[in-house]
Amino acid sequence: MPIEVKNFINGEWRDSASGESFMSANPADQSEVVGSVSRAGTEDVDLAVGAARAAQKKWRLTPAPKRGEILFRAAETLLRRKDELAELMTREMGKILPEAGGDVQEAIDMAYYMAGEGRRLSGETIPSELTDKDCKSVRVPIGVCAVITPWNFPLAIPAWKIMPALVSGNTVVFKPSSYTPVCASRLVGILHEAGVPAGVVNFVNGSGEETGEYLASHPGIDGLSFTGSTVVGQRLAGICAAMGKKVSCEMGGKNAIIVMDDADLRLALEGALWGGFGTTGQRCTAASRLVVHSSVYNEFLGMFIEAASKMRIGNGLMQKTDVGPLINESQMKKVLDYIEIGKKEGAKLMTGGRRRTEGEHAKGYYIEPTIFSEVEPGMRIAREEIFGPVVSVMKARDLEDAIAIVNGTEYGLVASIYTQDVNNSAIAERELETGIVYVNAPTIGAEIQLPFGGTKRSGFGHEEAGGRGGALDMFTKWKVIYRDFSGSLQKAQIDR
Ligand code: UN1
Repeated sequence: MPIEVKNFINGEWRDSASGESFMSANPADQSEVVGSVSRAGTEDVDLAVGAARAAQKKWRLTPAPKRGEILFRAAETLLRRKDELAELMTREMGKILPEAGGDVQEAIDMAYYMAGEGRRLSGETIPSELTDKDCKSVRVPIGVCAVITPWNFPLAIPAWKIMPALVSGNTVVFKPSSYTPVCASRLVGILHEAGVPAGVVNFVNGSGEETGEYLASHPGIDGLSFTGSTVVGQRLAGICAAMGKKVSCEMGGKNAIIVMDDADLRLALEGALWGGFGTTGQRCTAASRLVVHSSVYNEFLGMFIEAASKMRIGNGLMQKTDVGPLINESQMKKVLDYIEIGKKEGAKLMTGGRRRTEGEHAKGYYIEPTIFSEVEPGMRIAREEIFGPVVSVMKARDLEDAIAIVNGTEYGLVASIYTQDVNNSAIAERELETGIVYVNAPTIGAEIQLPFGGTKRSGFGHEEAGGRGGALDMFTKWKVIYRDFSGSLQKAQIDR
């Protein structure tokens, strides 16, 4: 039986006004309907925003440590239910069980971290130019925040956004991807049980084009935190900018791993496999480009092809599976189209490239781990985000050449270098034009206690982390207070 998912408005699970619903299916087995979901229309979104506005008045005055304690209780529940949530996630979006566990763990980590931030939401006091005058800055919430999230990290990404929004005193209207509503509803339920008051977190389901866009452009919304494609992010950011709303967008990536001639190739191989094909390449942080020093190019390419062709494709619930299905048919078609584009552009298909439809595979959207060699930086498969298990391998003469290739796209989320040379590492850290750089580790695996975000068309604003440039900067504004207690007209402002 499908799990019934309703919208959650003002502390109650409610059917949508229209009574319409949609289905969420298992990408490993399309015959399994995981959720039957109430589709929110404009009326439901209006109610959700209204509830969030009303609840904001009280929530912002709830002491931040108390807000944090509620998140702590949510963290405890997430931890207790980790296995069950991971299994549900694998059924709803296909990633293999250990990766789903990692996703839940990011949500747990984020909840604990932000629980602590409730006791650290500090501002600054600073000496005044004048006698008998105080100056201080305090963090205040933005107000009502829209949170729009993708399907590839069904719990982690919502947690990156909702936890800091709440601890900062904002109320939230949350619209998850229409491919992962069941996982999202679990998070909402856990927050509610942990003691988040009615109206503080509201939950609406529907497509990005309709529900998402209506929500982002709603006059009752003060800020938007979005993760998804660059096209949609830029569009929503434009709408929000015109309305004076604060926005943070995490968008696409065309991340690369550099393998230098002095690299430990064993480590680099593991990084390339995990970075390229982990989550079936459906991460904004996926390593879809591999830039290899010419003197180890042939050797490394051979190792990479051999290992990739041995990866086991299948249902993510099976212990032996390395690579799960793609999320849906359109995503699968897009990836297959890119494979054709790569062939036409003259890149060499070395392994994979096919949809698997034999036996169990017929039920889902499976594409083999695919490697192209002889890729030139100008080709579309080297520049555009594919979001699937396809890696483009390029050759570099030296470090400078490798860095120029990596920096030569419109994206700038993550880059990685495998090298044993401390100078190569230092140069790469400084010169790579990405928000995140890894040394001797793949492009995936960012931790929640540091800011997460990209440069160029990968996004603006940062997620995760607390006080130092991370999510709290998105979800709070500074309020500056000057208090003059001299009791006299201090002219020093004008004549000092
Ligand atoms: C994403 O793909 O949208 O660093 C986020 C990582 C994960 C987050 C990925 N912690 O790969």
